[in-house]
Amino acid sequence: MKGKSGRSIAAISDVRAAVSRFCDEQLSRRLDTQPVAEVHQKVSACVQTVDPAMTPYIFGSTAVLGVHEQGSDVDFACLSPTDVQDGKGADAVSEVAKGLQSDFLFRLSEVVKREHYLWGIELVRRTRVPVLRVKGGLGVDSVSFDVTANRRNGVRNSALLRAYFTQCPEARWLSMLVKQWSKRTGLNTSVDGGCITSYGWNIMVVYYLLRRRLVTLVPVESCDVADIAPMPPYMPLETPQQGGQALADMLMDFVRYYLDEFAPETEVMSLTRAAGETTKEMLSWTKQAEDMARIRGEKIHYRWCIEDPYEYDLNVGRNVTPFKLMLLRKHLERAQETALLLLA
Ligand code: UPU
Ligand code: MG
Repeated sequence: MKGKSGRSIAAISDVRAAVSRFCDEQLSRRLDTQPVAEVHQKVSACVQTVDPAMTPYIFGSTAVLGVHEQGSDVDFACLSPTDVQDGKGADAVSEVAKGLQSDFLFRLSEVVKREHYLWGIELVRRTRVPVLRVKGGLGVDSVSFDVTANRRNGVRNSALLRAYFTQCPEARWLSMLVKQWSKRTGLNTSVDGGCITSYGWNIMVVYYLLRRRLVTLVPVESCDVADIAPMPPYMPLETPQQGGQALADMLMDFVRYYLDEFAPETEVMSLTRAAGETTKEMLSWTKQAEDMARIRGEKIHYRWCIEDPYEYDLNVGRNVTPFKLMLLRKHLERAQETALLLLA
């Protein structure tokens, strides 16, 4: 079949069959969050030794999707009682604050080393967010996790995405399909040369859902850490309705939206204002700003703009260079023929 622009488009019956195979395959795996609860306990014990006032909160994919996909890492933010009480507060960005966060993570790394001497540990201080990266255990019992300190934004943005994904039964499936595709195409930063994080892809999914009015706007201020549980409840996934028809339609429409409707020259994917209302102009994400802006020496691009809902003036799509944008378009065109490679 040919689309408006003359490109080949996969037949929707094939897409539905492939989508339904994908879902069955996911559902045949373990998706409950018990393994995460076990890591949470181990990390809590170590945190307790370093500072009994600090509580490790789980965020990232476990919180966003409400399931644990085997092999995906777990994210922890260790928060103080003040961080939690002031659960809508902005995260500190000063070098002093980052230094204090690193100190805590260093002390935590010493305890983790002592308690779990086989786990691999790396403290990454020089990034925008200091993080302790841990690879623990071997084989089926292996766990990898990232720990940050005194940062609420990850907890809040995960709760925000979760609040969207629970509004529409197909949303979590779409997120999982898009994540898998972004990794296979090399567009996901978890792959060498990738340019958009899974977090960025999730914002893109939500922005698409908002644009299509499949979900309603969740005010970003409504996410308050004081109301969020340290361990997010498990939300079992269900087989999509009508043999995956609605999901198949949504998947193809997602690709069409980003290929033919979204206007990267002017528009910003944003969850802060009503969908479609945020422009590059408004945020001063212009060519001139691009020529000036650097984060730790790295150039910031404003070619594919995804506004972070909680960070000030941060483009989650900043690593999309003009060349990567061209690749993104090529992969989207190919996704239209192959239903995100499900038919490739
Ligand atoms: O908020 C962000 N902004 C980003 O640019 C990237 C990630 N995140 C949050 O971390 C978001 O909530 C996402 O679901 C979660 C997990 O991302 P992941 O698995 O890449 O792990 C991150 C790790 C390596 O980049 O450092 C997080 O554990 C941590 N990180 C943050 O907590 C990184 C950037 C950041 N916040 O802003
Ligand atoms: Mg992580």
